[in-house]
Amino acid sequence: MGKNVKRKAPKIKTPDQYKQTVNGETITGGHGGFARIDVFHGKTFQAMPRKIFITSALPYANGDIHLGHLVGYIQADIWVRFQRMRGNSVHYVCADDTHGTPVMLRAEKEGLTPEALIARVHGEHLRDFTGFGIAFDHYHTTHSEETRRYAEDIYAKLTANGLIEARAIAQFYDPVKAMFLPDRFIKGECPKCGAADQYGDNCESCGAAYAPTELKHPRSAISGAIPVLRESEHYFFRLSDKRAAAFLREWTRSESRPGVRRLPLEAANKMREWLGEEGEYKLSDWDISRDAPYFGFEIPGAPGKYFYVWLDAPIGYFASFRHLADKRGDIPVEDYTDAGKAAAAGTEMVHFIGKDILYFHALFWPAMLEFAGYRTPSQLCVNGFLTVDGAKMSKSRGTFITARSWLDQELDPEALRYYFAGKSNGSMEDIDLNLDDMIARVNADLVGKFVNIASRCAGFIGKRFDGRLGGIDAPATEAFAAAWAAGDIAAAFEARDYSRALREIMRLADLANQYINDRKPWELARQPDKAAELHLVCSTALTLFRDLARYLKPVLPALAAQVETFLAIAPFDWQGPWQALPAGHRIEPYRHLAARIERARIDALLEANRGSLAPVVPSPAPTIAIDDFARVDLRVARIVEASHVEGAGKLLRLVLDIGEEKPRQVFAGIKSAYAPETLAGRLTVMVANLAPRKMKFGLSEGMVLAASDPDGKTGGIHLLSPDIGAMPGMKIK
Ligand code: B3M
Ligand code: ZN
Repeated sequence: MGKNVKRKAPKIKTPDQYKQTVNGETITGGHGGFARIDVFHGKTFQAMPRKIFITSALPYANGDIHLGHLVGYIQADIWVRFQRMRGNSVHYVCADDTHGTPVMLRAEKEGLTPEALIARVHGEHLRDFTGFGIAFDHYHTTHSEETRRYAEDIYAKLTANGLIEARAIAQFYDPVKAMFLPDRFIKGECPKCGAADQYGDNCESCGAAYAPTELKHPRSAISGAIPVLRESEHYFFRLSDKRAAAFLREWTRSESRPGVRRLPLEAANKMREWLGEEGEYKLSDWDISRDAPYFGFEIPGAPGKYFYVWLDAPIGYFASFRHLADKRGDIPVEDYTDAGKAAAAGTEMVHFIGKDILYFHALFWPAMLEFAGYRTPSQLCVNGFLTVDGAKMSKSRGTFITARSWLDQELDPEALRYYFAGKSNGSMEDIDLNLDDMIARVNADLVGKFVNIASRCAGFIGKRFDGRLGGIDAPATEAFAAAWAAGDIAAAFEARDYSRALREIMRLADLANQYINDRKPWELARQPDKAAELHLVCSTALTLFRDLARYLKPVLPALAAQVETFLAIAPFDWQGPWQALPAGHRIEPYRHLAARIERARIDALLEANRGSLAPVVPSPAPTIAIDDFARVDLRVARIVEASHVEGAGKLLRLVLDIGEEKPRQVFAGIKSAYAPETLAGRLTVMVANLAPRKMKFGLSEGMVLAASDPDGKTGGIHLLSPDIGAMPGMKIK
């Protein structure tokens, strides 16, 4: 490769302000401008390091982290690591999103308090993120004093600003559960197409959106009861106010720095749709309160009213940062959160989110912040959804893959990081995880190209030269020096166009492998008089290998760390040193750096997920005659009482009304799936003519019916509930 290119340390200017043009965009440094950009399109710069507060979306505390989540978290983590390598000051935080009805109900179902459930899930989430190298500075919870304080402060300021209004509204209420029902907990027939079993807000069959009151034959998805309309006072954030309209119109189209839009263009266009064109503003007021019972924070001065989960969820970003700052003691939090101080300090707040929650982050959250005197987001980095093998993740196909199962199968998490990076171009486009393609890409690029450089050369350095490097063949490094000088890889990472960065890195890897193929160290090793050349070629190849590892480090932090250990160098960053390792530098003995992925491991992964999520269908029992069936007396039963049974791990004591003089007592093995306090009032089905059974806890006078997997462990246990209108004692036939 080309002439002798000396790698000179970049000339560092120290401009307070500077302008540079990159890909046609003029970017001004200075207030939060780029950090030490060594060489950018031929120009050398250094400006003050950027100060960036970065967040990822807060996962709900009622479900496992799955590969669909990981797309956004991996994209965020790569950008965080890249910014840190550039010398920027970065604080990266996240938290569990813990409030609201789903979490409350899941806790009930598991017989736990919400606090106990969210504590367990917090540990599971953090363990899974850590397993994939997602390096948060702090992972918090929205059920925290910091969240409460910020929520109360923002609410008080919005109230003082005349942007909170109390209004009575009618909502569906579940008389059995004695609670108002969120839209997703009301089921019925679609008012548009008649499809059965649709949610209260939109039809999955015809896509229609509607109010729950429009559903036909609505029923509570929790108790099965027919919901009743009931009035209640709610608190609204007045987004219809013309101040909010004016602010959002401008904000959604604004730039936080010259050349850096707050929203991706496609998202900004979506916002225009949602906001409506000039003169026909569409945003309505946002209901930010929910009635007890509700797991969350009570609204000050409004007993029995709670902040809606989405009010305090984004506030969890501030809460997590505040907790980190209080722990660290050296972070000026207000320089990142207070509007005036953030502008003066030139700090940035960047949110990484999925496109399904764009509405909250591009409209509600900035308006909350603006009218409460807090800084608004500098940038929303929005990722698309994940499909697997071209289809939505599916439990029956086993492609609803949890993060935990990937780690349990001992698949390399960095294989997924590499694959997702290779599919990420900074847009909101969906990403498809084609499993065969992933195997091919990882094996070809990481093992076949990158690691292969070291595995073909390190042995000679170890065996023939006592592990010490020699001089390097400078012309061979020309393309690498040019790539560094051009800064295109840095610009690609900055733009979150990781697929472009990896293409450029793999092009360099091809050049390094071509160099080895041309110089054939394995033939030089057979010619005693070629020892010096062998030393030069292998030392050069390992220097190129080092530079490739540096470029790959944001994506593959663990592999890069192994390379730093193998080459016995300090953790490298983007500044340098780029100069070759000095002759005589001793490297460690080469150890296997990456293994190929085999399809069998992926099949085991799919099996593991299929088994844990889809029901195992047992073979049908032997055929019976209709008379045999008629002998079983099945009745509708109302559970009037449910309680734990002292000393019985699996049983609950149920008292059942089947329309007889005296209620029946039944001991049911459903404790693993139901908290007794959630059962009173529910309708179920019981076998009424079973011979009573004397048990050590008392007489069991029948049996309730529930669906479950044969082992009653994997798919859970599901009590049967008759349809609406059934009454205790009715015969089932
Ligand atoms: N928990 C929805 C989700 O898990 C919601 C995100 C909150 S980010 C403030 O995607
Ligand atoms: Zn429909």
